[in-house]
Amino acid sequence: MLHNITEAQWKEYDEVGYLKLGRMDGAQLKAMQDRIDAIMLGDAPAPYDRMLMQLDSETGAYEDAGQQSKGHKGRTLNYRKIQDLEWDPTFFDYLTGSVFEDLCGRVYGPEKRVAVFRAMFMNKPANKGTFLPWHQDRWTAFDRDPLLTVWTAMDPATKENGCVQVIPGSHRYGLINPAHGSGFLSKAQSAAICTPDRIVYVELEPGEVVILHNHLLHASDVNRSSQSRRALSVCYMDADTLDKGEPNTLPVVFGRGALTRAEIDAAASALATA
Ligand SMILES: O=C(O)CCC(=O)C(=O)O
Repeated sequence: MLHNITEAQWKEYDEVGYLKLGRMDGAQLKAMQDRIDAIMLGDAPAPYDRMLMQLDSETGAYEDAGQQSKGHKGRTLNYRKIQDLEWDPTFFDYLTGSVFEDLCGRVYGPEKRVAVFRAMFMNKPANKGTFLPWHQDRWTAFDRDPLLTVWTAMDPATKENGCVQVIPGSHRYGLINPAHGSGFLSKAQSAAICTPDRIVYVELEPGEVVILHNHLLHASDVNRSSQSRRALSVCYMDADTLDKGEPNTLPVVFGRGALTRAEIDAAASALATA
């Protein structure tokens, strides 16, 4: 079971920028695994017109991954990314759990309204996968940076199948490439900063959860095994964040005006296509 973080754990998180939280409920994990496979295979109605879906690359190179756009891209488990999962009841139930509300209260303040910037399935299909270069999770369109990402392993995540790699403490380096629209490092910056002696491979059991500070340098490799590496990454942000100077339209999940499960159910059935 997932438990609220102790003061000692918060201290550790402040120092290194990531923290393993424990394991989610097994039945809920199974529901999420089944649901994401059904979404990929088109086996169940889903709000596809609202979901950003991207196929995996054929080469392992980031530039070769498929187009990122809304809509189903074929009956295959070879998706790299599926976003907008906060609109799916199975994932909504998980990401609105009280443990995550507590975390957001600690990071953004107990009275803050919190939105989901993105709730995305990140996949490294068996013997495939796409290298994800070193980056910090921030976007120049926003007037303040999101600070908290919750990453949940839906399969074993290992060095072999492309688990997340981090540079402990790097969330305290400041923004390394502030002009980059989404926080990616150049090859030269990665070679200089993300040296093998500094890299920690965040290996996890299925259902294990790690929280990542959004400024923590992280990356992930291709999958060199026959075990898929499915995962859910949820980025929570201050709901008052301005997007290109305008109020954002992202779904609020905690605090005043938060979406309810009934609203999610209604949206999901209104938009579901087979
Ligand atoms: O799942 C991965 O390989 C990386 C995920 C990531 O960059 C993120 O969750 O922000």
